[in-house]
Amino acid sequence: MKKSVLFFCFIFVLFSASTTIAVNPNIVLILADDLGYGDVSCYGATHVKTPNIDRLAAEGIRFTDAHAVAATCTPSRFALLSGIYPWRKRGTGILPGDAALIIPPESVTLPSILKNSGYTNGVVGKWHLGLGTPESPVNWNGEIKPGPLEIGFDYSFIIPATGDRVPCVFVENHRVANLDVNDPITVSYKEKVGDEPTGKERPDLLSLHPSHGHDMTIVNGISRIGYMTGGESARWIDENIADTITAKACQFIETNKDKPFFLYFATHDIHVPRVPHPHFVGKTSMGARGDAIVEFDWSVGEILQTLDRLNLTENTIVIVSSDNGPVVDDGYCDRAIELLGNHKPSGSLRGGKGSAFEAGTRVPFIVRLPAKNNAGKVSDALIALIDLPASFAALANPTMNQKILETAIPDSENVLPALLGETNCGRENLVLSGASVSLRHGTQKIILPNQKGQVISANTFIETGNNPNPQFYELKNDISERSNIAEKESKRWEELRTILQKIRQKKVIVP
Ligand code: NG6
Ligand code: CA
Repeated sequence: MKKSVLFFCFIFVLFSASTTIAVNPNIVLILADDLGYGDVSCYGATHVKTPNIDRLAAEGIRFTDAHAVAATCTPSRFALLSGIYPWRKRGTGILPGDAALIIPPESVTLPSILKNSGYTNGVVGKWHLGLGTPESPVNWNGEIKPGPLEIGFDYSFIIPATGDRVPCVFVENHRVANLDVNDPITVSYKEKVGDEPTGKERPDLLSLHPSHGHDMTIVNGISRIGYMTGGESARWIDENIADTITAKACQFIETNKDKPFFLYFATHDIHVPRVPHPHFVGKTSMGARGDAIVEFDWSVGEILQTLDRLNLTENTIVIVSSDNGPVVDDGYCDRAIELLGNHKPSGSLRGGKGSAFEAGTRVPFIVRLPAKNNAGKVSDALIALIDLPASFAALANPTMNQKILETAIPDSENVLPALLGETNCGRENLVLSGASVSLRHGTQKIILPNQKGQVISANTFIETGNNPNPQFYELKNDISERSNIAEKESKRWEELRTILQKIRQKKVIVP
């Protein structure tokens, strides 16, 4: 960062109203799935109304340059909970539903840091970080561990992987919820198990047809990725997922209202298969994808109302964000493309889910803590979900040993002053992984050359950002990454690449 900018940040911190906050405010992190930068009204959407998310922005800070560090789910969520860039560890790509847990038990994590500071932690919703170990794969009919409870959560009610991957059941703490022991579950990602027909064999049985993949076991009229058999009584009904997990999330708040709590509420919306409850069907002109956004906004509203009702609003930090950028066709024929109209899921950004361009990782990010008087602020600080472990450590346990933190969560930076509205300065550097690796340095961005090919994803039709040549964009005057200045600014490009290399080569212990 330039000296003048640093100086400005310093002055800003000194003179900003630093309202004191009660010790250990509650924390609710609501993480949508695949919600794009342009998908909610307070970020410019006009074809869908999101009054609850907009309320949060009106009462808090809306960040315009906040990122997930990866453009897909598993690596993004791995970074959020572990404070480690996903590319430092093998096996952090999109996981199948029978994968082992990729965050080792007992490691320092976002929830374990808060637990050590006296918080009670709950996770409700999409997990997608694996369960069990490679040596002892999950038995879905027995005790399912290690999982969330072994890395710092006290309560969990999870979708094990994704809505479009088997097993299509909820896991509550160590057990599949509502499982009938006489109808055991078997899961395989290699071969068909049991004798239930697959989507490929019996497309006539489907209520929602795949456009790519997703043609294996049929659950609730929808064929999925992977095979499962059994567990009939435990299988979810897609239309009710939002209701079920929102109720569990609100219940967790209610149960823990008298102590500091951290709730990580990871919705299935707006990931595929998009099957909103009939109550939301037709709420937008955009079909299932638009209606799923309205359903997500409803879930946010239920959480806000619960906090209001329990008088917890004033002393609770609420964050709404997304795990990666948007995608329109992600493998099912739900008419999302046909009905999109003028809606721009990425806003004015280029790319989308999976992409190295900004829309892959730049996501909506709103923080509200009423006690801090930040109503209606907008911040362009560069921050990322990976910064939450270090920032919440600073919030909940400011005397925690910094050396331990630097070793355990090496890529997480304390951006608490930005989250609390005391400064508009965030990080100096941020490494992003989409189809290629990028570095953000202030408003400058480079994308490393990538020989892998595919300029447009064959499945999602999203621009990947792959390019055999160096790319360099100055986002300050080129937010849509249209003007590649790498050749003209080759010296600066090299400097930025050196910064990126240093970060990548940093010696880090990865558990
Ligand atoms: C892709 C799936 C997509 C989605 C994604 C993971 C196909 C053709 N595409 O492989 O539907 O499940 O993985 O999404 O199978 S994420 O948000 O969890 O990263
Ligand atoms: Ca996702």
